[in-house]
Amino acid sequence: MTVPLVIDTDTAQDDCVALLVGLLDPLADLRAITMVAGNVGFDRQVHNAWLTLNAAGRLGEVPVYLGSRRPMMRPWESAENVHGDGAGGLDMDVTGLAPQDEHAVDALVRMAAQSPGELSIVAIGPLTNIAAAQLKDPGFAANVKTLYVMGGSNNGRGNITAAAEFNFYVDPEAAKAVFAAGFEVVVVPWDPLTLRQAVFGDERLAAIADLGTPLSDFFTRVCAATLEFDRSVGIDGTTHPDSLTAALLLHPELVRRSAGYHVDVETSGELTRGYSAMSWGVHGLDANATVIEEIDSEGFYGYLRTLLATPTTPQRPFSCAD
Ligand SMILES: [Ca+2]
Repeated sequence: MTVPLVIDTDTAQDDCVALLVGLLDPLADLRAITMVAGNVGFDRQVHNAWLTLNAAGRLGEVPVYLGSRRPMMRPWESAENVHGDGAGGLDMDVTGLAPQDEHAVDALVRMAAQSPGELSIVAIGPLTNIAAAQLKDPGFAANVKTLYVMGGSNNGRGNITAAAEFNFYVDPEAAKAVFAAGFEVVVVPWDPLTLRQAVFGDERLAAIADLGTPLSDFFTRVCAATLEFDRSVGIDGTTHPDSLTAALLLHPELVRRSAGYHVDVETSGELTRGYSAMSWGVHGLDANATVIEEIDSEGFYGYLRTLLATPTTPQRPFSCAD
């Protein structure tokens, strides 16, 4: 049985790896890629999605829908200081490639309604498109099977500020609305989960580079671009929150521990914009999400390495900026 899914993404770095999970895992039935404003310039994100489809040899096979180009109530803020162009200088000729005419929010609403209770969404950018889809169709949350969200921290540190993880910081109103909407939500947080259990240091990165496949070359080029930044903030390797989120939907056996939490998101704090309040059941609040607390870290790494060993034939030649 394959898993029908859509990946909602602000495509840069590990978003690309998450797309590879959706494109190449035999369990995945990736129905669409929907784009949301986040990491880098919107059009550059679309470009990065084309690069990823090409690396997988799947160009033209999965539709790309353009969604919200800014958060619901605030100006867009990027993470270009972290991600650069989001693809480590990788490029290609995109002549003739075009997104769908339909808006991503309309596509999400339509696809979920076409097969109620079957479609899962992996949301690995700000939650603007998801919140907008729920506004447009109040039945959307019930039509979605499970919503896997990469965002927030579980009573831990943020990344864009001390308090907040980037996706929730960029569009806190959307994140707040999504947790109040009644989705079956699974959360993959930044700290401690990603920071402690989804970091690839030198040894792991070298073993991936040694695979010598087009995908391992792609991975190395796209992900290693952030190594210098990661080290400058005290993380000894590349981080993989987004690909972990996609992998956990398809392989729940990688989850070692999870629990029900009441998750809410700060929208008006003076210092805590986008902070995720994750309450663990002792404050009189009913759980509205499952938060992943521990994974099989070595199993996740082995899974991605095996995925990147998949032989693929990119349809267009890549070029590199340096
Ligand atoms: Ca992302």
